[in-house]
Amino acid sequence: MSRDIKDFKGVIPAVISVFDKDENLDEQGTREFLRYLMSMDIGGLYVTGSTGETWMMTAEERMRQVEIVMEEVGDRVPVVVHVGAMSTREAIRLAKHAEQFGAAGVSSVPPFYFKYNADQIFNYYKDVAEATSLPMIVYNIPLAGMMTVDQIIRLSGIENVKGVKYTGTALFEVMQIKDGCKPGFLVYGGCDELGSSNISIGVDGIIGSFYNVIADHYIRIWNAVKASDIPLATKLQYQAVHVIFAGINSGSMMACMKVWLRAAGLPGGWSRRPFSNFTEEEEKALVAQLVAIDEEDGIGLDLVKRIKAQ
Ligand code: MN9
Repeated sequence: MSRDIKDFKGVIPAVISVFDKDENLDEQGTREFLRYLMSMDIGGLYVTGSTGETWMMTAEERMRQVEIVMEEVGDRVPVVVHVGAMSTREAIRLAKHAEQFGAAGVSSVPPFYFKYNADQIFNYYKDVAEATSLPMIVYNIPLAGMMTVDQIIRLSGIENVKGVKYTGTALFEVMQIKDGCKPGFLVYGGCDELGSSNISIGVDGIIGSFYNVIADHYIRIWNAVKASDIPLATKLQYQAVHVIFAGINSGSMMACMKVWLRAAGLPGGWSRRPFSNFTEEEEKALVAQLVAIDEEDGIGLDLVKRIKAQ
């Protein structure tokens, strides 16, 4: 049984893919990591996206990853599968597979690399969305070329297009999308740096990389905004930004999150090339940096408690 996209709400990790040191997909590690994420009050899982290093995976590996996730998660939380690919045909193949294995929805970046025009992008989404009965969450992200608000509004006219994951920083565009799209159109904030602001302007959920490592903290931010405690939400968001920038400034963000997870005794694994991993000394420094942020800011991160317990 699969879950309804309407329940895809709140704090949603864009799940990392767990690779071993030799870059193989680590099935056991993946399962264990999913159990860790589900031990927190998350609102769903977004898999095989940018954070999942999907562009370094074959279509077969992505499908295998989805099968493992669906087997492990079942209907405990809704799972949205990113099916973006270089061709419409391949994205449809991935979408049909996600449907077969019980995903709550699919999502995709627009076709990129070549400069596709607005009609080609529209037709890509129409073809992929109509290939299954699943809701499609459009993914707007600068790395794949940002679509305009008008393009998103046009896409929302496609029946199966039910929402957008907006990883831009122009918050007024989130409001324009909410105003301009059909009632009930789902909007997700994709920029972790803007978590509390996105929540305060009424997004349905926040989907991002850092909820692999500090979901507990973002759940506190979510609850603070919902309780109208803006001073608390703002303070917590500043703290989150310190963690995010430590990750980004490491030079290999996904690999850095994986270092932190391994230090906490969790199966984070390693990144796939061409992303780089870290030397032992560099790893120690990154872990020390996370612990220092936690101590200076008085956050009490679940991950740091686990690191200290090792
Ligand atoms: O949209 C993520 N973007 C990428 C999701 O992975 C490229 C975000 O969660 C960012 O990683 C995060 C850090 O900049 O906001």
